[in-house]
Amino acid sequence: MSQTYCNVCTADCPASCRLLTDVVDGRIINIKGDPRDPYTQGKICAKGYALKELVYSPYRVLYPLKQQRKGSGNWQRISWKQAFTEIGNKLVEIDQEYGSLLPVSMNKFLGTTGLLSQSVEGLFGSLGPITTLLGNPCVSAGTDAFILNYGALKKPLPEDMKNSRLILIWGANPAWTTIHQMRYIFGAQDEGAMIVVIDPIFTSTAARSDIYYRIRPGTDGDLALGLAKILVEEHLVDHEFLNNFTFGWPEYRNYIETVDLNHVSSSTGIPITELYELARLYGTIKPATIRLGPGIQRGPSGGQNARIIDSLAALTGNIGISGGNVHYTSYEQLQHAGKYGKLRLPYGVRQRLSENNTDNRILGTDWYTHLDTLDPPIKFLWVAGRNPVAQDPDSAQIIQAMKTIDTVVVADQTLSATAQMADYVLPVSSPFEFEDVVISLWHYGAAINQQAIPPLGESKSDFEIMHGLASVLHQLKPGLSSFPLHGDARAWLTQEFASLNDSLGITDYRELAHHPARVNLPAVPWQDRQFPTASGRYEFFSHTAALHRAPPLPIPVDQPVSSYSYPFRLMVVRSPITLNSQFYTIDLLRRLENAPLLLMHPDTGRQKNLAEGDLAKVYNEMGELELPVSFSLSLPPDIVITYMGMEDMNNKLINTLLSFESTDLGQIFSGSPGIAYNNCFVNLVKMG
Ligand SMILES: Nc1nc2c(c(=O)[nH]1)N[C@H]1C(S)=C(S)[C@@H](COP(=O)(O)OP(=O)(O)OC[C@H]3O[C@@H](n4cnc5c(=O)[nH]c(N)nc54)[C@H](O)[C@@H]3O)O[C@H]1N2
Ligand SMILES: Nc1nc2c(c(=O)[nH]1)N[C@H]1C(S)=C(S)[C@@H](COP(=O)(O)OP(=O)(O)OC[C@H]3O[C@@H](n4cnc5c(=O)[nH]c(N)nc54)[C@H](O)[C@@H]3O)O[C@H]1N2
Ligand code: SF4
Ligand SMILES: [Mo]
Repeated sequence: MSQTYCNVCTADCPASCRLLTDVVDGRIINIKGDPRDPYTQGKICAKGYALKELVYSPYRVLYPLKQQRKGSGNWQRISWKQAFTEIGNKLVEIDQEYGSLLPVSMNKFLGTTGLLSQSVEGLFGSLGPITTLLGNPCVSAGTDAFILNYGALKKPLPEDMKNSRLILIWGANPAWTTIHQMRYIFGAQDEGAMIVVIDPIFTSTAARSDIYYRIRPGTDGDLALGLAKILVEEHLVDHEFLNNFTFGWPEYRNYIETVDLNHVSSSTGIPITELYELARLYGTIKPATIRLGPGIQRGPSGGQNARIIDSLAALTGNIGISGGNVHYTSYEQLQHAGKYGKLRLPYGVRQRLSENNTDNRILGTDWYTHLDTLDPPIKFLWVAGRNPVAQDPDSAQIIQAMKTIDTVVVADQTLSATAQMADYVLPVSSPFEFEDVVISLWHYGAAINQQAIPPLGESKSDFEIMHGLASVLHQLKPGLSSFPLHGDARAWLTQEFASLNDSLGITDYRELAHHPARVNLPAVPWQDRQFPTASGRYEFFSHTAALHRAPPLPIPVDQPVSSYSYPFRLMVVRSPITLNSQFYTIDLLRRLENAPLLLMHPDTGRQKNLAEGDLAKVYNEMGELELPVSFSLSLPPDIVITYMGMEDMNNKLINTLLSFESTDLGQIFSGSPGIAYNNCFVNLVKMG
């Protein structure tokens, strides 16, 4: 007899699709979208359909493993008892040797969006002063930009895009990365809205747009300043909004006057006539909205560029109105959440410190670049929901960093690139194997993961692992951790939802199996035009920025350019069949896309004597990769792209070619700058 369970995809994807899982005799036979989901309306992506393969993947780790030497591949199966006892003893020994747990650190992000997985932060936060890694790899530069401009990070509900007459999709590729959003974009288009895409690459989203502008990567700030200049010149600004609700407009206007459109055109690669065309569209069609993608903040000027793009909405009064605003990201949905929801704020948010321990030692997103200077050193690292070896810049350096740390524990479902550098790998259950809840960071829908099948092998959820470790620590050294030992997952979730239920219109989180619920937030932010900045207004000029040694006005930071030795920019873009480093091994998906590939313009191929299908060596000072060439007219000749989560022909990680470079902003809200991933230049040569 088949039984159906309610589930939700826990990948770090804005959609957080609700799923229906059919189970026969304890085995999943089918996973499909839940038609009751108001945002997705029952549609899921190819990865969603492949979740069953992910659950039963031969690559899953099902037992605790211990590696003889990091990277040796010499694994030994051990019991949970042995794993917990040995790991617990390491922590006790560190405490004895150093008189504190400062040599202990934890690296966690959104590999799973499940709420209970945030108990990992709970346990490590309970250990007293440790070394905390602040900053996140994803949205920090843009987050700072929003907080400087508006005082808080808010966004409209995604469905509000339907009410827009003009949608600027600026540095995002929703057709691949936020697929359901296309329904609302097409809905607006059907009603006569114009869709504009600004991207260095002619993406699948661009292919469905009305106008596409190809921009040179990282020059979005210049473009937005050029547009601002034309808006002022042509009297297309909203004086009522500027006079009543903004701060620093005179200073910003003076700055805008100095902008040279010839410079804007040569920097962005967009002809002056097209600058006028775009400015006139944005200045005359209302309401106009901008989908500001994280793509624009993966360069050295990412934060300031986001501030300048925001300022276009302020200039034209497109703030606080339906169909207007800027869609970026938000954590508002967690404002009423209990302890664990708060911890779920993107890992590394500064506020966490006051909730946990102010004596923590703080390292930033570049933590692995200066381990040898630390006193006390890092002796212990716990990694969960994170794959830094594959996803952070300079994979070789992270591997080295892992080797210098005495004990590395990775909790994961697979032997990820990072897990391969661990001393202990702890098997984590898939979301179908334990009860949990996810709240979407994009549409704020809350959805339950019912336990559909028993845990595979000896796998456990992160929450159970934390409980197990806390119990052992209690036996080994009572008081070392204050993590509560009582209460099962149900009790913890109930406690968590006590403060969220009202906003969701439920009385118990298990009701989420019966009907969808959403955190109750306004569809349109800033309707009251009350901005929680120092001036109480939208700030073009920010004293807070100056306090953090950033330019008070939104002014772009200089960009590095390609060199004679490395003339091509390598951009690692997202693929529809991978989710960051996940899903890469799933055959069903690999049949859809013939990875790995290096995409380039045919002119680039001709210049480098490369034909379709040839093997190219892609190299720079960081290393080299071998990738089969494929031609595409979708990208300019000075950019080559490859897909995230893929490896080259020798199983080398793509991020090997990236050196660590910071973005300009990120430190104010998340405590550390973001990462300038797209600042990577390479050369190419045909393999012999
Ligand atoms: N299928 C799939 N979906 C995903 C993910 C995935 O890995 N796979 N990852 C999830 C995560 S973690 C995130 S953060 C989101 C990201 O979602 P997106 O923002 O849509 O994805 P990105 O690949 O970061 O970049 C989007 C676009 O920005 C463009 N871009 C790059 N640099 C610049 C620039 O300087 N200026 C401009 N104007 N455009 C630029 C790229 O060409 C790309 O088309 O997607 C989420 N969804
Ligand atoms: N070159 C380049 N690199 C980038 C980017 C880029 O644009 N270009 N984008 C960056 C961005 S936006 C992001 S968000 C990061 C993402 O980087 P990460 O967060 O490191 O990557 P993920 O692949 O999403 O997830 C990490 C791991 O979580 C594991 N996992 C899944 N479920 C669970 C669970 O329940 N418990 C535990 N313990 N583990 C689980 C997965 O198996 C996976 O190995 O990558 C960044 N890296
Ligand atoms: S990866 Fe995203 S779109 Fe695909 S099923 Fe999961 S949440 Fe839905
Ligand atoms: Mo991300």
